This record gives sequence, structure tokens and C-alpha cells, in this order.
Amino acid sequence: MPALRIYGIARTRAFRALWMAMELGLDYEHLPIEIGAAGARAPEFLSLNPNGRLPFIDDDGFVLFESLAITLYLAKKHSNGQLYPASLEDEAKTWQWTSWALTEVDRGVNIWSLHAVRLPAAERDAAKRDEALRVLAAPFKVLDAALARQSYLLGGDFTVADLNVAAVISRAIDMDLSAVPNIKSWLTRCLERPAAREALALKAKADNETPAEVTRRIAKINRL
Ligand SMILES: N[C@@H](CCC(=O)N[C@@H](CS)C(=O)NCC(=O)O)C(=O)O
Repeated sequence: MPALRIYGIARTRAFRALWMAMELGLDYEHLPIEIGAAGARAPEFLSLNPNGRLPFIDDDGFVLFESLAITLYLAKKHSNGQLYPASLEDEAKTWQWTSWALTEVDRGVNIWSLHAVRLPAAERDAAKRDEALRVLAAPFKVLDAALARQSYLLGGDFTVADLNVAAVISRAIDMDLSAVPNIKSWLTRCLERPAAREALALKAKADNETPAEVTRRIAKINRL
């Protein structure tokens, strides 16, 4: 039995942890539990993640929640100097881009994808979708400018910094990104990596199998 267990259906932010585990070639068990009372908020799972949210991992008894803390932990544990940077400065830049992704763009991309793609067409709110695009415009310009200078966020190589930002904005691949061409080419490059394709296939399958009432619940619970 693998020591590492990743909890959360791949439609959720568990996609981020799954992508990292696949990049690292780890042996792991995926437990695709759902959100809500029958899943993450059931007592047996609340005892592991009291937030009642997904994802979380159990790595041989070490339990961790927050999707991007999980990717950073796995990368540092298994790939120091490659996917996880070796220098203090590159590590700090990784934290910078990780915090940036969570605070500047995570919510906006989620709102956009719900109201542009995931909710049934008749239930999409164009005002929310357009407001999300307005909120994303400034941070996307920042990311686009950073990627004009180099192929990846820390330089010439793909690292956990790229994985974290690309995973957070992965649903933006369906947006019109013509105003930010460096993001478009970088995001395409990141999402075409074999591990990303494998994780995206799991996510697409889960998306396709998600009933509309669950998508509605996601929008309601998270006020999106
Ligand atoms: N900051 C957390 C957010 C976790 C989160 O909101 N997960 C969503 C799924 S993507 C969830 O579990 N929502 C259901 C709920 O809150 O009950 C992370 O990145 O892990």
C-alpha cells in the first residue's frame, strides 16, 4: 500500500496535488472523495482536515491541507534542486508566486470558469464573468511581463513555482488570452507536460461526470 494518500476528486484543487505527484513519479493512492456531507465534511475526513475542504494528503501519517502547501511539500521532499529550487532566492520567488496565485488570481479564475463554462448556460451570470475578467486583467499583465523575460517563472526550467501558478489558472486556458500572449504560450507549455496531461485527463473526466446540482452547490458554498 503506498505511503502517500491524496484525498479529493480531481475536479477540485486536488488536481494540483495530483499533477505534482505525477511530475515526481510518486507511488500514491488517490481517494477521489467529493465535497460536502458525504465526502470531505463526513466525520472520518473532518478528523484529517477540520476545514472540511479538498484536497488534503496523508503521507505516512503526516497530514497536510492547502493544495499549494501540498505541492511545495512534495516537491521539496522528493525533488530538491530540480522541481524545488536550491537557492534561498529562488525558494523565496517560489513562495512569492505561490502566494500571488492564491491571493491575486485563484478566485477570479474560478468565478470566470463557473460563469463561462461550468454552470449550465442558462444559469451563468454574465456580470460576474465580466467582473472576474476585469479583476484578472491587472495581475495577468504582471504575469505576462514576467514571462516576457524568461521561459519559466524562475528562469529556464519548469519548477514548482510554474506548477503552482499554472495549476491555479489552468481553467484560464479556455479564456481569450490574446492580450497576454506570454501567458498563453507558457500555460500551454506547462499544461502539455506529460504529467499535466495525465492529471488534466482525470480532471476532465471528473468535470464531465459532475452533475449540474454539484456545480451549483460549489458556486453557492464558495459564494462564486
Ligand atoms: N485554499 C484551499 C481551498 C480549498 C477549497 O476551497 N476546496 C474546495 C474544492 S476545490 C472545497 O473543498 N469546497 C467545498 C467546501 O468548501 O465545502 C486550498 O487551496 O486547498
